[in-house]
Amino acid sequence: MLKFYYNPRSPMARRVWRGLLEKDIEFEPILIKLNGDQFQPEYLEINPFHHVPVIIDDGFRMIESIAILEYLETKYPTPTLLPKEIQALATVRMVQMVSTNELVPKVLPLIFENQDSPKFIEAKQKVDKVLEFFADNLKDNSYFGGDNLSLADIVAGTDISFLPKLGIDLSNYPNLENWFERLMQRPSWQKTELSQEEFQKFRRILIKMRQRQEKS
Ligand SMILES: N[C@@H](CCC(=O)N[C@@H](CS)C(=O)NCC(=O)O)C(=O)O
Repeated sequence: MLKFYYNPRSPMARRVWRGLLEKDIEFEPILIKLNGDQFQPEYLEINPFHHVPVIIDDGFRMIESIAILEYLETKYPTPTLLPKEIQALATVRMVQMVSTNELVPKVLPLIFENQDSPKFIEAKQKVDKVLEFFADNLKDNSYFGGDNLSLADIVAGTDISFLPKLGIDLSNYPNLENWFERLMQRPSWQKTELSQEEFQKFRRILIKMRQRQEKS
């Protein structure tokens, strides 16, 4: 059976977790506690970069959430999480990249900085730019690929889910807000979404990890 190394607090692991649930793939979850398990020699053999998620499927090891989602889509094509139409497919790929490269790095200052600090205000402006871009690309579709859930929805929807927990709502972008509500109602989201309390715990862990990195 496919092995899934994860931590429920990790957004990158939740991307893959949601992909597994949406595709109804049977898997064995293996919890990696991010206060040290990831540095154990046996885990470093599986992922030398000490990150979750990892999957091992039929003896084949994969790291990197987006690459894993692509692999799952190819190996377990039903239900598909990629549209066929060329522009819809291109939009899905683009949104995954924008979420990873533009949104995620801007979310980190929102987690670490005080709400009135210049870094927080700058990051919030950049996040707004990404939200506007997403809203323009979503148009009046149910999902980024059209009528059906896609990998872009899993990736961007997971990355965005931090924002309401940080007090940033999506109400300036009604289509995006409705899309997010739609995602939150899916069983795969209900099962895996962090509560506000769990999110605050995760936030404290991230802050400690950063302080440790700064000292070393
Ligand atoms: N690019 C990787 C990033 C994975 C990643 O950063 N995982 C974090 C949790 S979200 C982690 O495992 N951190 C533990 C550490 O760095 O020691 C992916 O998309 O899978």
